[in-house]
Amino acid sequence: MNVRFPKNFWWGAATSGPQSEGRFKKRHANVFDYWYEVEPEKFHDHVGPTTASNFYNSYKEDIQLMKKIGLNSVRTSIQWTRLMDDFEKGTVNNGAVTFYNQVIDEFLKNGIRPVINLHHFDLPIDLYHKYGGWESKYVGELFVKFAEKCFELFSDRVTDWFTFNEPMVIVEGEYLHQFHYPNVIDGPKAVQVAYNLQLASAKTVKKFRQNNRNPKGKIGIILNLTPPYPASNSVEDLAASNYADRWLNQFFMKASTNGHFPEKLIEVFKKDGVMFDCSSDELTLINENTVDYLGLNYYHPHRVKAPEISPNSLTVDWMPDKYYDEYEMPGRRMNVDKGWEIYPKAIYDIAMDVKNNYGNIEWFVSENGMGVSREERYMNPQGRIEDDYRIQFIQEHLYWLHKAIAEGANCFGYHLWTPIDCWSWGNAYRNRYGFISNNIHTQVKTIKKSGYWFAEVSKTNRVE
Ligand code: BGP
Repeated sequence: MNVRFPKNFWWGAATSGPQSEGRFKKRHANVFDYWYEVEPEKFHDHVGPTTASNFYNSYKEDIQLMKKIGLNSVRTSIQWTRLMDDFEKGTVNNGAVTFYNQVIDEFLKNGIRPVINLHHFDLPIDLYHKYGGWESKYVGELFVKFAEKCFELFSDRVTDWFTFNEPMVIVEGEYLHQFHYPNVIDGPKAVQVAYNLQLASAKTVKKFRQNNRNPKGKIGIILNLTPPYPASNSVEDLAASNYADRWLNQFFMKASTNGHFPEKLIEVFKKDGVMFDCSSDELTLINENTVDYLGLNYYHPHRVKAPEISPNSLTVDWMPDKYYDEYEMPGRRMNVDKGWEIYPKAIYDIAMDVKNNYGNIEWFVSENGMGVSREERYMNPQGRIEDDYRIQFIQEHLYWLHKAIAEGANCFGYHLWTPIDCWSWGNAYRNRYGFISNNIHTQVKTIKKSGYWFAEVSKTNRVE
């Protein structure tokens, strides 16, 4: 392979405030901070987000490392629980404002475009306890208040904004599959929460258009796409796959880009008596406030088959994923350490889907990556991790991405998850994804082989 990417392509990496900063001097707790306080045994190795990768204290050194590996753009998030002093009054914490100002300036000084996301799974716990979190539309209003502060304070220098990271993961984690606090299983609530998140996102887009101080400013949403591939061409498997696509991908994709929810999915919600509560004013607001561009996270495909038990004969409580089952395709290529399938061609399929079905809106790969545990195994005597497997993983995905761009996909960048090994919700520090390793005991950070390789890719705009 020897391919060249378009001019000004974003070569970068993504992290989030709660996974990199650590809790230092944070005024409020988010749902993960709280969950760790009350049930530390629920966390891998009983390790919570207390220190993360210490970005709060070491952002200057970390940004030097990011520069060294050629990143021209980095996504992180501003933490709602750090920036705000009082969520309802809309007052800010001055120390946090200084911190985020310094971080943004440090990125800019080093030629790195700061890409700012406003919500990365970090709902303030007080807003869950008082109002039920995302179950409440009022919490969405408070989120807009926080976003407004961010635009007011930082949009003179930040041009790239995103409302939410992976809202579908919030829905699944909090209300379906129990990997986020409040750890509830409730299908109808999950549907309402999904709607409330989309509404909060559209309101934030509207506020941005009123308050942004930068003529170059744009706003989008970051969605995780898991393209479904049916187990066979049978009518039943195809129906299951289409349904999975509507629920998992199209719900936020369509509403954010076209301003409508997928009609056939709405028909199912109505038929099943689980239609979300919405007003016609809200639907108009969603319709009128679609995004400028998208970030799309892609890790793995979704192999789908018709459900073993017919959805209509299910006697258990209603769940939005009762219309399809997971399918373990024989011979699929697995990443043993994380358990996710590796299927680089899906990035091409996503690009073509965006081109053909979403008006070829501008987008970038906002996360892609390979989680590997016990990476010390691959450390050479000089202390550098020789992660050839990660280089191969990125090369293969970039091959398909390049092919899609050559065929007209409107993709302007590629971000790896993540610049520096960081803390993760589900596995603490077990799976390492970064270009830069981090010894969590000493916080010594060392560039991996992939980091040096990526510096060359970024410099030449070429992948060999
Ligand atoms: C994405 C999240 C990230 C990150 C990543 C890796 O879904 O946006 O926050 O954590 O997944 O997954 P994990 O950390 O669970 O291995």
